[in-house]
Amino acid sequence: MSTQKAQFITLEGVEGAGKSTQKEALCRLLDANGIAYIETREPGGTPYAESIRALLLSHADDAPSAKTELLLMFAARAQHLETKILPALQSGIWVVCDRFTDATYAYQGGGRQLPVDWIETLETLVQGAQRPDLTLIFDVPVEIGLARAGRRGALDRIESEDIAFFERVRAMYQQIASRNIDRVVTLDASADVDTVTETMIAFLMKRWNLSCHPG
Ligand code: T5A
Repeated sequence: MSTQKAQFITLEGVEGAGKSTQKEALCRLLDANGIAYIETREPGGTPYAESIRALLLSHADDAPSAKTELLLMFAARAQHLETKILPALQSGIWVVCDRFTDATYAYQGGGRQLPVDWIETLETLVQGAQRPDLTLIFDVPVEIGLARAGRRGALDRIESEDIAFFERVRAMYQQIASRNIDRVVTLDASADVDTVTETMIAFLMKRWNLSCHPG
């Protein structure tokens, strides 16, 4: 059982980087070490925020403008943070979240090229000083990630953007990593699943001083 404060962990990367796959391995590590946690995701994570997710990802005839998309991401985040993430952390439960505000910097800032200071303003409004304790960025060449995502089935509205969009997303994640070296760790996600998992587990066991490998 860990005695450190409940950790807020986020997983990030371009489409098909393997976040969801590696989130399961991370959760097995927490299980093996008797750490209480919740798994969640953005956009979404609560019934209300999942409704906003459906709006954001569906192929509607009147697609949201970039500014509407940005505001909806933060609307969903406000609900998610206030009703799920913060209550969990305050009661000592770790939070493992598939995407968070770095995705807004990468997709709406990098991909859509909205001004970064708009995102900073909304981040402060919605989160105050709350930031993840640890962010894992799964870095993979865009073509590899999109090919993996495509094998999974039909692409949603954002996944249907062009290669240049995702190259800007990836570049923004790389900038985020270089500017937040205490919080952000980049893992090479172009290797096979087991290799990525083993690298991640070794890093996390050391970082959190855990003794039980998930096996
Ligand atoms: N978004 C989100 C914004 O624009 N702004 C925001 O603020 C936020 C929060 C939804 C979308 O919303 C956007 C970004 C997204 O476009 P999402 O639900 O996280 O975000 O959706 P995706 O990123 O599309 O999630 P994916 O499921 O596509 O990607 P994952 O989770 O990175 O990949 P995963 O694990 O599902 O793997 C995909 C496939 O690849 C295989 C898996 O088995 C699976 O089939 N795979 C591998 N294959 C070979 N080698 C490996 N190492 C592999 N790892 C996984």
